[in-house]
Amino acid sequence: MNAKTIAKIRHNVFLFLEKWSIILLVVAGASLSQAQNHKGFVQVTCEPGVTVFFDGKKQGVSTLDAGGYIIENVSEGQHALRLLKDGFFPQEDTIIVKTGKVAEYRIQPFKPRIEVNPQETNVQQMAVQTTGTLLVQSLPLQCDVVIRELGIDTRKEEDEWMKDKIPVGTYECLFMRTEKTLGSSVVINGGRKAHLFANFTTGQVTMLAEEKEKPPFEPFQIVEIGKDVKIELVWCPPGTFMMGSPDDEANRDPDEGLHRVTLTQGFWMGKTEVTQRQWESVMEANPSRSKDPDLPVEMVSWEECRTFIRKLNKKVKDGGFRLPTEAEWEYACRAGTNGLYHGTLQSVAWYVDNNGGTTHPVGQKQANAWGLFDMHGNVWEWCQDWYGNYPTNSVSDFTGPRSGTARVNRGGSWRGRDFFCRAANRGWIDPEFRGDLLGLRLAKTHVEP
Ligand SMILES: [Ca+2]
Ligand SMILES: [Ca+2]
Repeated sequence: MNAKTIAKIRHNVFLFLEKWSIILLVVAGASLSQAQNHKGFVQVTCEPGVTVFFDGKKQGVSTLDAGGYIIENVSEGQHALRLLKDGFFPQEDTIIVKTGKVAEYRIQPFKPRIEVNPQETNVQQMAVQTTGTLLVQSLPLQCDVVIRELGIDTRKEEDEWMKDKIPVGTYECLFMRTEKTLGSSVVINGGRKAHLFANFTTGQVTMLAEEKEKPPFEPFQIVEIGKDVKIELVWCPPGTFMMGSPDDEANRDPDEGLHRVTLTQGFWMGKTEVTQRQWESVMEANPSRSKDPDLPVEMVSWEECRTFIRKLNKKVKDGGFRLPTEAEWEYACRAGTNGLYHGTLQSVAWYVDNNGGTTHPVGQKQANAWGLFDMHGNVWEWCQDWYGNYPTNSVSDFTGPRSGTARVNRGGSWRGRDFFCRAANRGWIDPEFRGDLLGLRLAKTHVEP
């Protein structure tokens, strides 16, 4: 084929495409004009200063006059809303619009986004604790405390006043004695105790200190499962996080749609992948391809993992072991971070660029902020959930679709490229499948002591 023929073919292809795009435009135009007869409105009711995105397009900023933001000429059907406010987590939801009707959307209170520094474990812990404590002292001693938003109206004759489990946020507080009332706004930070002093002689309310709350139990647990065999677990506190990846994350897949997930219950997570020593002590066999007691077990199907867990729970005193849900897995992996990985991949993971041709003993790379090892790389980890589409709105304690054909696995493996190891990446496969890239990590339900 000579250059002239190629040029001719190119020209013909171009003409063909051009012709078809004109036809497509005509078709699109027709459906657009039809749709114009089916319009409604959306009223977003919110405070001023909220940036409103509608079906991915920026609309504007809410104002006091509008009581929020109004979107006109909206076609009938389901639409996506995204609301942004500086310093707070975004809100996302869907809304159904009907012809000639105003669809009202009332937003939830925005949740503050506490900036996290990956180097500081304490800050990470704080970012995911959803409640704090308020301690009030006064001069003279004894005052009433009123926080309307929380339904608190205490008239107690005690020298000091304390309330724990207050949701993170800013509250208008009143401190009252018969002779005077003092008002002050108080910020409650997660996992912190704010210590306030209401001085009725000067009329000032001051913060004396903000201390870290003492956790109700140690965030580590060791369970003996056999002679010299133990499973170490770390505590993952209840909290809220953005699951999935933003649209601009490199090499993301379309099944990673960003949505807000709240885990209302804290849970325990295996500090490492299940080792061959642990597997063998329960199952009396080791199916792994690379063999060593400290290597993660592999060549185990999802069904076999369930058998392992059933036997393990019979063996230990209080049981409660299970596979993590997919949401728990990603929440634990991120440990308060929201990037591709919880640290630099080289320092936290065995993957294709550093594997040396095999799996590696668990727990050799750097742990994340909550003390979990090898969440990225080494072996993929089975999760409890069926694989399916993510919800598009905010969810609590999501456990995946009711049925399916494949089970989720997470974290990438020793043979995986960097982007397979991303915190948001989802793998899925037949629950009967076995492979030398795929093992498991245990979760454990918390039992109040
Ligand atoms: Ca892993
Ligand atoms: Ca994927």
